[in-house]
Amino acid sequence: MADKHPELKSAELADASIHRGPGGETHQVASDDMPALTSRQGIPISDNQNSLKTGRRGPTLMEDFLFREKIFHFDHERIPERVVHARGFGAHGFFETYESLADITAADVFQRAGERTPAFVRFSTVAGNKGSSDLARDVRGFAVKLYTKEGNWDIVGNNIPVFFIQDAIKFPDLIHAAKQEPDRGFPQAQTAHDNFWDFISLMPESINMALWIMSDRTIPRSFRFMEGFGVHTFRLINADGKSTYVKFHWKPKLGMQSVVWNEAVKLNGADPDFHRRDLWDAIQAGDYPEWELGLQLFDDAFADEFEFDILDATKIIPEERVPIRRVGRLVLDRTVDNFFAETEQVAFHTANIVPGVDFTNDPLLQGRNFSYLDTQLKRLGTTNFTDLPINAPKCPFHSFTQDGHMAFNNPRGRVNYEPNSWGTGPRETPKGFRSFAAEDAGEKRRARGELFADHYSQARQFYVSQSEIEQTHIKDAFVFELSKVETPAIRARVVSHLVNVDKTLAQMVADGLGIKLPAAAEPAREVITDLPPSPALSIVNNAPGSFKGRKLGILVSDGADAKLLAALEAAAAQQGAMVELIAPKVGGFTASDGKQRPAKQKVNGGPSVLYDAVAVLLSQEGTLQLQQEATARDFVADAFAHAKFIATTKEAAPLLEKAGVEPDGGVMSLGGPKDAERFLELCAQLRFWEREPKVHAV
Ligand code: HDD
Repeated sequence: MADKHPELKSAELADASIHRGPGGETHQVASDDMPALTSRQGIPISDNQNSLKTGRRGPTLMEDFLFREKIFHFDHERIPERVVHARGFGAHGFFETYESLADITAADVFQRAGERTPAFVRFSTVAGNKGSSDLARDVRGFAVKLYTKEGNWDIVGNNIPVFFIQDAIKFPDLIHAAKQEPDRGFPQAQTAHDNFWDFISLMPESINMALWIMSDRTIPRSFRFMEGFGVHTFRLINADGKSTYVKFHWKPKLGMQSVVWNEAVKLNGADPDFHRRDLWDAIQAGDYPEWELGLQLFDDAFADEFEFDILDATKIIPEERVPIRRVGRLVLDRTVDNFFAETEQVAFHTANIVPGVDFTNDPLLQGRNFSYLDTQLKRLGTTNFTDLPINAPKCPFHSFTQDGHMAFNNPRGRVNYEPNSWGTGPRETPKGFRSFAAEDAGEKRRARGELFADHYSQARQFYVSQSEIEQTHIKDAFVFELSKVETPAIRARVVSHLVNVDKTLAQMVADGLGIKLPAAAEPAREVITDLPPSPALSIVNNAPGSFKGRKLGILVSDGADAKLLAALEAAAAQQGAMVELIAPKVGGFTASDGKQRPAKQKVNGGPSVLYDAVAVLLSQEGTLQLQQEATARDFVADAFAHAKFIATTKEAAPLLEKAGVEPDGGVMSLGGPKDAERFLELCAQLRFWEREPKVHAV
């Protein structure tokens, strides 16, 4: 067995004895408590600095098997990135069942109240490559693997409950159009280009999703503050074989929250790993993110009376029509040990379901059930990827599959088929998976259900369910994206669909683009229904009213008021929020009590986009110095432009003035430590939205 690499026990540098080689190179030689470096064959290595040569200055020898092994392995380190959802971040945790659901499903995971099932979750962006930025405007993947006692169950979902297309046969077209254009290889991780909007405008079934992706849902504040959805209608089957339709929802305990677009643009530069770091930091700090699993359960009678087809993945069932029953919680409490082994090699598959769960005929789901297994083979290179620790079930498993590349989990003995006479098993079991005996018959056709053709009613419902602030964001996002589209006819075609969604929205987008309002696109189905708003669809109207899990950034300098600082830190801790200090030098600053404190960020590396609210605690000298520093002026100017709450001291006020900040209800002057709690209470509103219309004139 290969030893794990020794872990550094503290932030202290490892104290290995250092020797200099003849060329001046550094040799760190193993001591008694440190293992020797070896090749992959276990051969101890004496020199990891020099390749084998003829003479000191001669050519490198082919004979150097240690060099060859090292470079050979390095050359093959990368595996193909996922064709979609390439950029992701995973964490371990558990799912806890609240109550037995035995009346609805035989799924083992739902049988016993309080039972915990190990889980692994991978969040992702869809379109960007592995090295793209976290704050791309994009759908987020929300893939959950539950290692149940009756096998692995994957809910491979997104943070948006609807999808672009209704039939999986369109998936390659959708993804080709969304990803970088094939001739030029850009833009990546962006939908703001001609090919994407060309496709959308020619596929009216995607218009509902277009409204969702232009909303703030596609620029989440972090993975911790977003919802997840299984999207399709699935079935739950109980022990008597009775089927109940189900839609899966993940509801974040911290509430939903998004950033604003200008902030996302800047975050991509300031910290392209903003979402990864956020999840990593929260889990490392013991602030474990949590989601509740919600089920929308319904029967055939509802499916028949519902005005849309429950097999159509471009439609939701509003929570107000079928309430969500919360049946358990998902807690992420452990970061990965090795990114490649876990986050990169994890393989999710919609067809990984367990007894008690089943599919429906949703044509998108049916196609996905082919795609995932197929893509894993390409990406992980062998059918045996299921034996990797991250993918293997945690319950006993016995199958007669065998051999293949990298078969390292090999059964013993003579029996590799069944039935057999050897009496050792494994054998079929009456508890095994059984498909629900749905009756399906019909002509063989390339067609879809008639109700699939209403492309606009739910898009309108989504729009009218938003707060005014969010409606403005949707309009702004359309204008931004279509302004990047170079072909005027494509811009107009998109707007022609918006006319069917909401005339005012279409008019505002047309105005924003500086074009005339086009005629409405011809709907595939004449009837467009005015559905009642679904209040659950707004993020802003459902704000949690809490600063818990958020981050306060405090700009400090030498002489910063120590009492005020302590009061802000205490008030933030009381709310369950984190604090980061930003100073002119990362080594630290001396507060007014004469004590030296380290900073987390130097001012040009800690812009205010990294924080949910900011406080400026500068001494008079600090203010004089930072008034001259562009990044300090940006710190407050951006916080102001992004509608954040800002606390300031009298001494720091000139910096705000120089940055063009005009004090309003979201800017609080701290008179003394007693004001800290009041400021944090203000922060619980998350943003001072009233300011937004005043800072955006275009
Ligand atoms: Fe997919 C990955 C979610 C439609 C084909 N998909 C992938 C991942 C998520 C989703 C979260 C990343 C899993 C991970 O973290 O490893 N996909 C969705 C949702 C969809 C959807 C919610 C619609 C409701 N996908 C979809 C269709 C197809 C695919 C219609 C093909 C017919 N998806 C794939 C894939 C990927 C994938 C090519 C790429 C990497 C992987 O599977 O493992 O098979």
